[in-house]
Amino acid sequence: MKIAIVCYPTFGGSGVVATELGLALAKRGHEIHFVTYSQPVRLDQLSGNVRFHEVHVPEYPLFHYQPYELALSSKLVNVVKQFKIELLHVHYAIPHAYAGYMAKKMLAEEGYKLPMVTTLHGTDITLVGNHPFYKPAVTFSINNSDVVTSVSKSLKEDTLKSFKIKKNIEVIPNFIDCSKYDEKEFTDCQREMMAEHEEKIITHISNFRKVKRIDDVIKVFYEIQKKVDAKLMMVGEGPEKAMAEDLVDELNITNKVMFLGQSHEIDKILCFSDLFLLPSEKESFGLSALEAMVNEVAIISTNTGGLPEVNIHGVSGYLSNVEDVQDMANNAIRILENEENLEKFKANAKKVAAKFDLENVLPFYEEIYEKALNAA
Ligand code: GMT
Repeated sequence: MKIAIVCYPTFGGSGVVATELGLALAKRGHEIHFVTYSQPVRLDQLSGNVRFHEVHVPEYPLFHYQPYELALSSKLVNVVKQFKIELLHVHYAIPHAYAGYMAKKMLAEEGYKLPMVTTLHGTDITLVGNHPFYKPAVTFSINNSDVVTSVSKSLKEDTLKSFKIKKNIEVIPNFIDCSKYDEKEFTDCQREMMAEHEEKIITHISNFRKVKRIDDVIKVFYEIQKKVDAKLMMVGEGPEKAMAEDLVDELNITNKVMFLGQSHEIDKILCFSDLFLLPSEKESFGLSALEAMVNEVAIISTNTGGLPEVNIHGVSGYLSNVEDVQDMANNAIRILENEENLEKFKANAKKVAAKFDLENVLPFYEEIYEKALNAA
């Protein structure tokens, strides 16, 4: 199948899922065309059947806001015609589903059929998409997609609660390619460079937005380090980073917290991590937690959104209410205090992650592509 994938090219989960999905589909013989404003960060293997088409938005002084969706929909029309694309898969509703719908309509005028699959990822529904300024457009573009998928049961429920949806929403969970981790021997797992032998390594990875409750990451760690020798690795960049650095200084734990910035080598950091903290206010799935789990890292998270579908309470880690810093800290200490307990949680985390193996999830996407082709 010739498939165009529209996504955000950034480190965010939706872009990562879209890119990994495209690469996996390409390995199965499909021809994949990524259409977005820059090369997706995880897209490192352009080849004959993986192409990238950059959307350019020319600056024009009259426009206070440059019209990205106009440029994207025009680019889609051109790519679809040039490469005889059979199906469009857009990740994140805003503005991708909207631009995709316009492309579909423009192409229909010229006799082309372009079935569109829209995958909802989280904040496009629970946060930004819910804003009254966007809601009518988001509702319209979901209802006018040929097939709609969401990355968790929880996100499906949130979508049905918040929007007037006439379409069936199929749940296809996010995935991880477990084979990469079976094959990989982390000979370069440089734990000793990061912490002393007896210190536990705790990690947080995100885009440091408000929704991630970065202050709670620091506060939970502050409680943990009172009882267990530990270091905290803060991975990522975003608006809450400066606040986090200030809080670390204020709590006088500067020598125990490392801010590593944005990293292309997440697995190298996770390979020496013991525990992953994800105290988010909202989280439709928690791909970063799944990436930690496949690396045998135990999870301390909130019980919001889709997190209970990924982090199994008492098995791969523990779940707490949003804001309950003390409960998260107690749970973390419970895991870390006892070496045997820690090893059990780490091994369990990997076992739970295996349920989300690419091999199990990919066929669902191929199935819905067939469905979309028949529906259009
Ligand atoms: O987590 C973020 O803020 C990034 C965001 C995105 O859209 O890139 O992530 C969302 O999609 C991911 C992939 O499906 C999910 O794993 C994240 O849970 C979800 N984020 C939120 O719901 C806050």
